[in-house]
Amino acid sequence: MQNGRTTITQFIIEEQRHIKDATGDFTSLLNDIVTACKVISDLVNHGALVGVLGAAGTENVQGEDQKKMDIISNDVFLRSNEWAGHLAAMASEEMDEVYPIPAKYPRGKYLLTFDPLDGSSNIDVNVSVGTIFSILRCPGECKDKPSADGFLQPGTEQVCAGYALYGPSTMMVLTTGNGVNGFTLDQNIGEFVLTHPDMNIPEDTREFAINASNMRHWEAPVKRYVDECLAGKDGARSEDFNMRWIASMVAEVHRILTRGGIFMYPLDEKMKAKDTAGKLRLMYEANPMSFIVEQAGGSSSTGRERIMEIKPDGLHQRVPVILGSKNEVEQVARYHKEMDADAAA
Ligand code: AHM
Ligand code: MG
Repeated sequence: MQNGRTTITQFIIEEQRHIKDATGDFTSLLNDIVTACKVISDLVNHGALVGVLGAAGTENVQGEDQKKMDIISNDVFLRSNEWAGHLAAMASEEMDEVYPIPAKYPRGKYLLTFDPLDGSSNIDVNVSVGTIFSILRCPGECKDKPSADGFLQPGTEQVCAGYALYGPSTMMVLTTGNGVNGFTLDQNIGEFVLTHPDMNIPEDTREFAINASNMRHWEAPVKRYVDECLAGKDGARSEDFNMRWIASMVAEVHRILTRGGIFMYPLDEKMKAKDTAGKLRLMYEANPMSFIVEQAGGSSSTGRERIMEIKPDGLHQRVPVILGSKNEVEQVARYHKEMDADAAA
């Protein structure tokens, strides 16, 4: 307690009591993650003053241009989480291969995946960005020989998932499978304080988020859903819908946790032609966000299956993502089912 307020440290210690086989390791790991996010928050906040904006001039494993802050944030996460003995390995959007904990440090029983700076195309224009992370248990022999295989567990196996949002205020939102809680960084004392207990996504919504520049490539079910939203009161839904697109998944998910909504980065014809299944990555974007959204009473689907039940086949695997208010996600999934049934008939 800090002046009658619950700090994230206190909260995590209490949470750990609900986690099977958790020892002080889990609390300590989460504290190191929190520290990394505070460091990234400070750098993002100072921006041009500390020379961290702009392109790095390099590409990541998926051929995307990296920003300086992508690389710096990745490094902050590695340095913050490698030394304490809680992890066997880490994997991230910015590293081609798994990062086994170096031999000079003890290895622990958890695996950490992360997107160190999601939405980083927004960093130079001073729009919200975030960090997404997911904690898994290290199976069998993975502790001695950490490899990508150890990470390839469905999202249902996650022990914890969370994100930090670097917006007008810095927030941390967490789940360990026992609901979702949000904390705001009090810059004066350097601590995250519980400000959004037990976050809940309304089942219905009148707000959708999708990058409409891809409209001509969408599959029929997505096109149908968005057309019906756009038709408003006069259309099949008999309601006016609002639209938002921030191009920062963390900020979109946070909005949905705050006031409901649906977010879609669906499979489209352009992706199919390139033989990819989506834009967003399963292990460090879709799975952690799905865990959080489901724990807040929402739904998360590819349109054809529950994201958290996908058995991953690669560290950087991409998946379609449709998540948010339960009834809307189910409606989009129903349109997929109908279209697939018609196609098979
Ligand atoms: P990133 O991890 O390289 O930042 O990419 C993920 C981001 C998501 O935050 C966001 O939803 C999406 O990419 C935006 O994509 P687009 O630029 O196609 O609108
Ligand atoms: Mg990302």
